[in-house]
Amino acid sequence: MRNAEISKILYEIGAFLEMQNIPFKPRAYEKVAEVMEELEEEAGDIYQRGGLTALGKIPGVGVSIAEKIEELLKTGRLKYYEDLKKKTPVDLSGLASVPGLGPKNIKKLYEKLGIKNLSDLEKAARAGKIGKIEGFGAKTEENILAGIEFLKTSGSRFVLGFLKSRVRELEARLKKLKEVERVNVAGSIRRSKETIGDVDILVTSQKPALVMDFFVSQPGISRVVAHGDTKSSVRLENGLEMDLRVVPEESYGAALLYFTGSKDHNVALREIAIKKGCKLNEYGLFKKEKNRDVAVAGKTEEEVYEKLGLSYIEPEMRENLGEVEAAAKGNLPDIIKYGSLKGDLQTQSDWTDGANSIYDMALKAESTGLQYMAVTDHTKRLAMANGLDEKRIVKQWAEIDKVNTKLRAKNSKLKVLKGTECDILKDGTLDLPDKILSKLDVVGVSVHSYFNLDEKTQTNRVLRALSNHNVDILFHPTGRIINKRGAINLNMDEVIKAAKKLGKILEVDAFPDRSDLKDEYIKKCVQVGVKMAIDSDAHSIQHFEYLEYGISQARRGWAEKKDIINAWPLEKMLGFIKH
Ligand code: DGT
Ligand code: CA
Ligand code: CA
Ligand code: ZN
Repeated sequence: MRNAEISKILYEIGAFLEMQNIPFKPRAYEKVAEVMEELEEEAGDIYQRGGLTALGKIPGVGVSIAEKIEELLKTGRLKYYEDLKKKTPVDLSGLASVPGLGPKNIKKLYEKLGIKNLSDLEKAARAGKIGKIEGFGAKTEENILAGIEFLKTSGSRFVLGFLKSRVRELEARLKKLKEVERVNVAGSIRRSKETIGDVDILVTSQKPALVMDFFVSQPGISRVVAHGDTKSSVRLENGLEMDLRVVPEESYGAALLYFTGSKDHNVALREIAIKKGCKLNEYGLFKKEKNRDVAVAGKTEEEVYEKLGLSYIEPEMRENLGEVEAAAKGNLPDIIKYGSLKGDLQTQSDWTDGANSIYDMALKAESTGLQYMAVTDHTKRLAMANGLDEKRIVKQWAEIDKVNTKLRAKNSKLKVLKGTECDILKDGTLDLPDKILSKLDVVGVSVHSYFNLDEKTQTNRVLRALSNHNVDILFHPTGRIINKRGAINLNMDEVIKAAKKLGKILEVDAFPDRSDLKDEYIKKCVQVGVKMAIDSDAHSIQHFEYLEYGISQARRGWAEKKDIINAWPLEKMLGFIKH
């Protein structure tokens, strides 16, 4: 039996025990399940090597859990687990995957309504039966339906940051073809959305047939969906679809504008064209005269916007969420530019679950163009990540001092800051004492456990953490992982209000499947004046490149340089967080 399966069973045991209100034990199982998930060596190999004793050395595993793992490894079954399952025969992992639905509520739903799986749950919620159960209410029912919807749609879209390099490679290959003049990736990729449905590419060419032949015969294609003169579509082995269109040179700008979208943005532009007695489509902007249309603009996007009486709108803002009106009035924000970050305030090193040393991370940060980098390793509650306790973090400071000395000796401009990604415990207290936190340059805090608390409890937990005067930044505030896990139940309006009042920073975690804060929350922060930090959350030197997606995210949230503290010089940034 593989670690992943063992981990799943241990999680379920924890949840079954929680249903029965048994104290402490559920958390013990949950912890071991987390450890098993991350373990590099297979438990089977550990057992082969050193038997029960070796299993007992896995962090968090005591005699009783070791014996259970042994039984699973030997027989593929576990009587203790099967007995628990008999008492509450539900599809636990299915039901628990609904954001916000915890074991106790799963048990209640089973007992009151006989709900055993996701389809039972959806039926009951749609029929309004859940809201009537004591302790649930209409709001919970709504959350459950939204959670089910999330599960249905997640996984069908691709996380942009994880395939952008692939798209760029293709773009470069097309550019190299002598038959190709211009190339642009349009659609949701050009708008830098966090996830994308497909890839839309535009080119100009005098010999379209040759370009199409090249496009449909690339490596890694599982199916050619269409192969025409002006449009071809292919499906890659990973399921991603790509469309290539050849468009005329004279209408390239209009085509780029059209195929960049969003559809809603296009609709808003077309309405403006109509009001001006014009017509806008993918071929250009035309003035309607007696019996013919006269081309007014089309070669570039800039020209089309100008003729519509609008200032140029950056692709990341084209969602018809107020940008068209702002462009008409000439008061679009000056959104933060790519490459403008001076520091990174969340990185992990090999002191915990990062892959590289602090020194190597620092060198890479410098070559990325940064001037400062905070080392923010996890804290002790995250045992599987070898989180730092009070003793080890103090040792780490000595190491950081050494690294800074070494960097100065080679005339490096990079400064390494002492930081933490301190766990927010269940009650909102922190995993490190104030006497440690008060000595750090950058204190980030984050939720890595109890994702399913109800909104009030979860919000109060986070607010309590933020109210600690040593805390600077709330890392990946909503905890979502795209296609894997929904956001925790947070009242974001309250969190933003508290951040404003207390002068705390909310993070835009740039790790592609986090992208957390998302754009709508960034926009709210900008509106009320809450400052943000765009961090890579790098766990290796390769991850600094993710900062780009954090900037995209901030641009889609209309953030300017003044809103992003790590776009500022070091002294100004530190002065702000330690006011
Ligand atoms: P995606 O692929 O789901 O991530 O999102 P998009 O925005 O890339 O959408 P897609 O690939 O269906 O179409 C690319 C662009 O083409 C879209 O952003 C706007 C434009 N477009 C597509 N269909 C329509 C339409 O029916 N009306 C208008 N006005 N524009 C459209
Ligand atoms: Ca698309
Ligand atoms: Ca498309
Ligand atoms: Zn974290």
